[in-house]
Amino acid sequence: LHRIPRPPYRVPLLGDVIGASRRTPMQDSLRYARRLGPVFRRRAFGKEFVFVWGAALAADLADETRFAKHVGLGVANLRPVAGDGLFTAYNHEPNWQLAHDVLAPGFSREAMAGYHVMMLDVAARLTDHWDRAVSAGRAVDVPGDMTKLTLETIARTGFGHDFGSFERSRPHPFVSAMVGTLTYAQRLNTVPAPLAPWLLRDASRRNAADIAHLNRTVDALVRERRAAAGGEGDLLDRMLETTHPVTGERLSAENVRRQVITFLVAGHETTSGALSFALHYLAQHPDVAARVRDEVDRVWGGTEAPGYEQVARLRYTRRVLDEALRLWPTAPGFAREAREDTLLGGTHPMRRGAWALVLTGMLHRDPDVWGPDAERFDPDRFDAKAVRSRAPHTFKPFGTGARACIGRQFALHEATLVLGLLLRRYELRPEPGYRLRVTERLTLMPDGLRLRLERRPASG
Ligand code: MNH
Repeated sequence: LHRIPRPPYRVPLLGDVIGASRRTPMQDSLRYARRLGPVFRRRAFGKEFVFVWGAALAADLADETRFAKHVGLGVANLRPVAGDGLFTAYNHEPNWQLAHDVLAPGFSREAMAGYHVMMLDVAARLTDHWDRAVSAGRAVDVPGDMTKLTLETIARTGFGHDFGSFERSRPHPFVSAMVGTLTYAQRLNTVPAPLAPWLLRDASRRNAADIAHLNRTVDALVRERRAAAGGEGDLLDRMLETTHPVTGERLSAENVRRQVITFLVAGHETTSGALSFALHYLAQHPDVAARVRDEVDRVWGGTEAPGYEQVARLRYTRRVLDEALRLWPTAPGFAREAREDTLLGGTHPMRRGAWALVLTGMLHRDPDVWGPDAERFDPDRFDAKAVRSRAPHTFKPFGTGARACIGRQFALHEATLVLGLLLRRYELRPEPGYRLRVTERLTLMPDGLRLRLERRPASG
């Protein structure tokens, strides 16, 4: 450990807090990363954290025979909210495998094709909302509206539920409670654990109220479904009815509650960020936006509603999304622990259970992989030839291995579809002088991003 670089100044008890910001821990770590190199450590409140971003080391951590997901830091802080739900379960908890096996078919090709029509429906509510903004000459609130869109999409496709987000001027209380718990989970990392009950007394009370609100919302949704004796075979039906193909087990009522919260949160928060960053870059790069429009016009032609198959054919649009997720992976890191005593990268000894945080945002900017212009937005980095020539495990917005994102295809399909629909319909104009600011609440989101829109002539 002592050979791993760390910041030079240390405050007794507190650790490396000089120059550190509580509100932007990820962007802060990027600054440390540039100074300290591909593996570094930071100390906080008597605990040492190891960060990794060099491509070779990150690839080594992807070796599933020696490493596994570590439930730590922000993820561990969400245990009171999501318990042994899929995202926050420890590797050894039996409910992980059970829920994974029961829910994986909910993300198969056939299942996705079924969600497609509902995704179109929700997207039409967004374009109605944006059409009204155009008529009124109003700018649109991109992160706010993307959050409405993605929440309604996961609620509808997963749970047959309608939060009515587009009919509200303020965020749905479920969203406010969720943002509250995410922000609180991030803040818990910025105070010494034993002092948290005192230092965050008011915040922790609010957090308890937020969790209670999430539980109530979800319990009502499940009650409704049980009363209706089943839906259309969505995620909730699977959670309630499916028995494990081998063991015959079912998810308990308590675990279903955890899974519903997990999917409602994980299923929309990061996708809305990804769409928001992509729209920011499209507004800033009219040449890229023009190429997306050409592709959409060519592939979708005059069809009012594109079919399921027509979404994956938007290759360039998908690259725009990949490139936005490269620069701002909206889940900015993931933690890996050693399964046995091992050497990381052949040099750094790790004991069984020791862990390191992969800083995805910096891995995605490693100049050895992405070149000296790594900070520049350029979707052509993801054309087939460029992808083939890059080392494996250098692009990891969805994590890695058995615990990687189960919703990856869902998110990419939804986001590509929506970008296609929006660019076909609108010209995007940035607000003069807007410079990208990124807020963090475990996940990343552009702050205060507003766009002015114009309807394109003769668009679908
Ligand atoms: Mn998602 C796990 C990123 C969309 C549901 N997701 C992960 C992980 C990352 C991630 C990274 C791994 C975290 C870790 O190793 O600790 N997820 C994303 C991003 C998007 C995303 C960047 C959108 C863009 N995720 C979605 C969607 C859903 C979803 C959409 C559901 C519909 N994700 C999950 C679940 C897990 C997960 C559930 C936990 C999987 C597991 O551990 O088995």
